Amino acid sequence: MFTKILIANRGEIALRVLRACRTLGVGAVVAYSEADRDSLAAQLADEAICIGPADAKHSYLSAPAIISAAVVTGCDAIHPGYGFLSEDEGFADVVRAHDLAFIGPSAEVLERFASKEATRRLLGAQGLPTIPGSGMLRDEAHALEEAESIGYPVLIKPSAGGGGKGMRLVRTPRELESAFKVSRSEAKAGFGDDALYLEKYLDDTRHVEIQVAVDRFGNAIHMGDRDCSVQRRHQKIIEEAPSPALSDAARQELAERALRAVAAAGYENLGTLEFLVDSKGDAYFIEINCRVQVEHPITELLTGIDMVALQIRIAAGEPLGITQADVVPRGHAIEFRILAEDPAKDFRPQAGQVGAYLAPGGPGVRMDSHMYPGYDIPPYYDSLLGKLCVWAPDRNQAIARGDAALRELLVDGVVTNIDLHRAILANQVFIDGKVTTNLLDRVGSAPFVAAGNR
Ligand code: MV4
Repeated sequence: MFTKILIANRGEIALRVLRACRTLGVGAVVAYSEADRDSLAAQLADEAICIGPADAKHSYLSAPAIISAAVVTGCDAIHPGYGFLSEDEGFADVVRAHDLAFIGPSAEVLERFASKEATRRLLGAQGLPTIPGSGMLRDEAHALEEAESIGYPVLIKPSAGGGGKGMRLVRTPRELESAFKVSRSEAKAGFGDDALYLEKYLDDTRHVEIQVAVDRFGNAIHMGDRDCSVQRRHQKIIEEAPSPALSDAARQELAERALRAVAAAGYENLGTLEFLVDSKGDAYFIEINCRVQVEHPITELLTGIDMVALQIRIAAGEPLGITQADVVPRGHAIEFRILAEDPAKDFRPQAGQVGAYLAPGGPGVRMDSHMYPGYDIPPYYDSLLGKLCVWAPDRNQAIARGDAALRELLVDGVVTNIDLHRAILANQVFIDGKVTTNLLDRVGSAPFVAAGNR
């Protein structure tokens, strides 16, 4: 095992990784930007070190700053959390070149799965169903040709991106040229890579993902599925497990196929395979995430596995230590992302100071948050204030427990989406487990805001 880990992230995930370090008895150093000097993780850590200014480009995204911090504090590993450098193969390679361990897949594995278009082909060849689509597009004329053979509507997707950024829906050949140009420039600006491909657009799908873990000895387990269909502008808002869209037989088959495919493709460490599930219940692979995900706690609630500790142990070269038979998901869990944004004002992010803060409690309630009374929310990063997760024996009880916990949760001083969560829980489409692409974007938030204010 490592002796000391540098946590190169912020917010709630820095705290989550710190807790895993404590569980494992490993030292931890929190790397923080000037804007996060007073962060809870920095205050609770054994050691903390400033890695640069608020601008993430010069702190959480700066490989030299992070590696220097790891070296001067005597760390032997770096945990990148999610976002920032967590899936950057160049960073993973530089970390290794400095005799430090990168807690995640190797640089080679990250490289193999860096292109969504190549990953589609790779995992398609390993037996995963994919959506009819194209290879990499050379130009507009090539895109037209491919769209013609796929059949409209099609979705233009950036190969370097993830999470739907830069995607463009194209319903007719007439729309294609301009959509292609916009997508290309968004991809270039957003990911520094303008490679695009096409997929047939599937309407009314659900977003279901399979969690896997693979060690260096070829041991591999899946930890079941999560449903992330409640999104807004490709931001997940509520996640639950297991997915209401799959029968138990279908979920087991999907998880087993996903695990076989990634293991055969040489994947290692924690990973998530994302699928779209259509109204018939058929699942199609869309992308893979080579990191720990925001929504991992609902899988922890179902399985009792400390996934971050597992991830660290795998990176330290330890065997999984458990087999598939030891993974027995029980009950139902829901995660609510508590965001500092105002649903009534086009979800504008809210900076400012948290006043009173009271976390809910009781059986089956878990709050992962870096908030504290008096915490100043820096305006430079995402608006995630924390994650409220609830567990119960079945879905209806989990919804009831979620509502009760949301009522208990108090965050003063800044506007949050807590009431929006309660309104979604009371929505019949959600109660029926039927949310598809995409409840919030299609109907807007107005009905929910109104309901939440009653
Ligand atoms: C799609 C799709 C329809 N057809 N791909 C990709 C990234 C993820 N954030 C959403 N993505 C989608 N990819 C094809 N070929 C629709 C979505 C989508 C979506 C899917 C499930 C649930 C909510 C969604 C919200 C927006 C877009």
